[in-house]
Amino acid sequence: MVPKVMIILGSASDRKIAEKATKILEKLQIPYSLKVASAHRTHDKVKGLVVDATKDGVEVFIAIAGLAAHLPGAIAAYTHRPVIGVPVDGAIVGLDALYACVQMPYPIAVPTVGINRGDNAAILAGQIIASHDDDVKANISKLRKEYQQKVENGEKELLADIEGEYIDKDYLSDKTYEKTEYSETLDDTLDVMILAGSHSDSAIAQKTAVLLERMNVSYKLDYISPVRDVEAFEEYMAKRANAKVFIAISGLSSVVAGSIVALSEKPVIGVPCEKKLQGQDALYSMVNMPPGMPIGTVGIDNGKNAAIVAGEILALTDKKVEERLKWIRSKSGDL
Ligand code: C2R
Repeated sequence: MVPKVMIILGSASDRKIAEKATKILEKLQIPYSLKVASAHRTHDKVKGLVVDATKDGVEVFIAIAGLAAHLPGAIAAYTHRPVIGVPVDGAIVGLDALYACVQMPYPIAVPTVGINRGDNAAILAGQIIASHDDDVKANISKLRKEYQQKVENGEKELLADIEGEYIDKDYLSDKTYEKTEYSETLDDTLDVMILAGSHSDSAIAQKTAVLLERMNVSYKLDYISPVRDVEAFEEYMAKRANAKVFIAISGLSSVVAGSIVALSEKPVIGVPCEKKLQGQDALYSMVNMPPGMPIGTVGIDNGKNAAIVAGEILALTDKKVEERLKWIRSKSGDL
């Protein structure tokens, strides 16, 4: 049987990060293959593996590398399948590898997870596969409950440890807080939901939308902020629950991206926008999500690459999108 995921490490020294990914893929019961190959040291091996695996039907690649992490981009150059980048902290706290993964030029995209976050890469791969595999979808939901339980257990342990004269350990502790149920889920078969936090993100959002049009992907674009429209956002997300992929476009603190992940188990692609600090604030607040809650982040202002990633995900089950995606890639960024 052809594995669904191929993990490629730039070096066996990245093993600890790869093990975070393999642990999750085992839990999700997703068949995978594990290779060590370097775009610098063994270029032909990378090329051969990726070309063969793509032909065989491997669906998602996870590329793990530190330092000048060119491996994920090199893999993405040889395949139109999603390539998730995992930057490894080898020097300067992994920032070198983070930028090398995330700042890919259009139309070659590497949705990137946080530094050393092999676990989030595997979850994102699982979410992508779950869009057409109900068993994996069920396992993703199960895994999410484990992360929720971890929070509850953590609180119990913390309270058991802390002593104080003024602490009220029982306050609101008999209550359980559940997700609000909204009855009205729109049953349109939407491929991609683009959500931008503000109309000031519209230039990037429009570029994303135009490229989705070019791939014949159905999408909806809306502007809604989870902090300014706090009541409306949750209800809005419930209505759009059927979308296959979410694209979050946001500058500053990027709460919109994190809120989508909190409310949906679908793959979320994040586009950090430059508003302040050259977009670094938005980039870090998207890519550095905690374990269990990935945002596949693309380069600053690179809405077009978010559309490419969405196209790669949809192309797994849609031949027409696959053809359009390959055509766009063949134009080498001219469009
Ligand atoms: P060694 O420990 O083998 O010297 O590797 C590896 O991923 C590792 O994190 C040190 C670091 O170099 C990275 N590496 C790359 C590439 N090949 C190896 N970034 C590549 O092709 O991008």
